[in-house]
Amino acid sequence: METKSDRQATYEERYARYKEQIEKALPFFIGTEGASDVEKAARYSLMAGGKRIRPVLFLATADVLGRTGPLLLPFACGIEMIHTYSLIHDDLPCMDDDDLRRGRPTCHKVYGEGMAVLAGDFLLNRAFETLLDAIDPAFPETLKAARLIARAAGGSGMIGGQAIDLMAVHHPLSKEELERMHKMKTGALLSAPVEAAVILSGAGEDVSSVLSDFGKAIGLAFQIRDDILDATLTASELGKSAGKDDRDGKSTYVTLFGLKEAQKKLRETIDAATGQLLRLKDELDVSFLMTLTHRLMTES
Ligand code: GRG
Repeated sequence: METKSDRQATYEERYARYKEQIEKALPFFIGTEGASDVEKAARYSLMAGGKRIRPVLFLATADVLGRTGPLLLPFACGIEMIHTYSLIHDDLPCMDDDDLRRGRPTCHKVYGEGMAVLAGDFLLNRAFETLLDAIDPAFPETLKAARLIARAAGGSGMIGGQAIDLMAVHHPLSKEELERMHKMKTGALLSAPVEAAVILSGAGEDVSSVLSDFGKAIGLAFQIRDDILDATLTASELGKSAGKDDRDGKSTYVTLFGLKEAQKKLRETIDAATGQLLRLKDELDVSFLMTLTHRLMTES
């Protein structure tokens, strides 16, 4: 349950508090016992920082809905492990071929390609081990939430979107195809934390559908923003390579729509996300999610 001091905390304090919980819990769930190369490589990428926005979205949505308890952190950390595996694999030479991630050399640059493939596999398996351990037969919502996360990460979500992305190098996508790809590749794993928290909170149908639409909009906004940042920031500002989309002949919101139109689309998508939150503001404290959404427009 939220305490008075939680409600009075600034956005930054609350984000820092969620992040700290996640940073403390991740080493526990990834396991500290093994010192094999694959475990070191997995830990190198998992503990390299990152915004932790997916587990923060999960914990914040749970907070909004009054869900607390020990089952939250396994879900939050499982989601972050899946995300980190996807980054390790995405950075491989056979995929997006990147040298820099989270401000440091990518996993395969430090541990070699084979070990980076295995580190990603290790994190994905550990994520599902963590989610399975959190399933409580007396509380079927735990199974439902875990299944939702699995779907979001799989062929009709992130992996499916990545496959479309891979086929699209030097083959321009239409605007509709681009949107579909991003909803799957990036959007699915950003809306899943919101939707999983809603399931675990047992929220009613109305709240559930509003927050689900919020999650989908924030997922899309995140990708449009990523395309804009790739085109406008330097590598040191990004903590990863910049200008790669253009170099690789990739269709992005900037290459298909132009920078100005992409910025307009980001604004509209953020408005759609905040519009959903506004529908809940009389019954729930959505201020943290509201600020997080607005910051997508202004922060890199
Ligand atoms: C390899 C199966 C597989 C999937 C990869 C998500 C993804 C699919 C690739 C990442 C490509 C990319 C840069 C997409 C743009 C949006 C995005 C997911 C950015 C990285 O996420 P952040 O900004 O990163 O949350 P941090 O480091 O803060 O966690």
